[in-house]
Amino acid sequence: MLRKKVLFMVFATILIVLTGCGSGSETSSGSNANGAENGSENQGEERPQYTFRLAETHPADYPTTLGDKKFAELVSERTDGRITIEVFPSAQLGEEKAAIEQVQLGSIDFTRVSTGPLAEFNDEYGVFSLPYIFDNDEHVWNFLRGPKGRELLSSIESSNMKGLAYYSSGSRSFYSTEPLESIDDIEGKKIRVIQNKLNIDVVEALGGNASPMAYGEVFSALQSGVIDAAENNYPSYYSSKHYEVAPYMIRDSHQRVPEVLLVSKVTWDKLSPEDQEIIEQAALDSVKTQKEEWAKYAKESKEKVLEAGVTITEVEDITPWQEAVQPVIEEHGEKYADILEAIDEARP
Ligand code: GTR
Repeated sequence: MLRKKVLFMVFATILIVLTGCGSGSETSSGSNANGAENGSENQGEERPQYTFRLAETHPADYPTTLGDKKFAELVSERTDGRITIEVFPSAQLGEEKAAIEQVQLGSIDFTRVSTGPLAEFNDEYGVFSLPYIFDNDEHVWNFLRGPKGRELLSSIESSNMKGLAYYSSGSRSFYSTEPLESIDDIEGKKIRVIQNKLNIDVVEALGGNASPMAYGEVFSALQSGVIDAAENNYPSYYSSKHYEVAPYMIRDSHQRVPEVLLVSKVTWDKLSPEDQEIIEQAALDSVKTQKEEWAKYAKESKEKVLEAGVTITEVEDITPWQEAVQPVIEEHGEKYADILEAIDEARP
């Protein structure tokens, strides 16, 4: 009996060693969700394999998510499947602020976020939250593609993240549970803003009360009356269903805050220069897809909200809005003087 027991234990031990189970050793052939190498370091010629995670706040069919997926597909193709990037849509890995924090730490490898919340992590990005500084999308892209736009993308390296590419995001306008016909209707309204200090100043200069809040909480806050209004572009207004509870929109286009694809510096520093180049190029190449999808979705989402009976007021004269936010530009403009100059020069 005892002999049998000893034999069994020896056999079990051999099994554990062979399969590498239960020891926490690095012999596992599976991929690590945090992008750790798959233990192929010592296998001669073989190059490391990785599985990375990308956090996305929007649902699977949203244009930014389709951009992320294109990015992942290109990386996989160009590395013959050695590098897999798993896209987690619908804020499965957390709301944007939390996702950015995790990217800083390296516990999430990539994220696609708005430059709005990013301003709290790198001051320079605050410039995009300054109101009415861009005339249209062409103006935004002229700037982003120019030297200052590129420089801004890499400026994020100081906060342990690296910008890979910008994505389109249209322009943001206010919408409310109550009619919004002019700037006077902003007065006294409790308005949700992206969590960044500059947004508070913008809304307060327009007469509203700013309420910084995570994106995922906005629908129920509008529905329950915790807030009266929010602001966003057509695609987000539609896909988040905010239009169902806040069916009055006024198109003042106060901000054009680009989206950005980020990689953690922790992840970046693990990669060989060749892999870094593949990833950087794939991100830039995915922009085309994201922009095409954006154009389609922006048109469809405007149609869909109109069909649903939303009232959209176009602002005919933007001057009173611009005048109201002048103190914000004066207060923060100086710090961004050189960037604002480049934005001015990029005017088409
Ligand atoms: C959207 C943007 C999201 C998120 C959201 C928000 O336009 O694409 O990344 O920032 O706005 O208002 O929080």
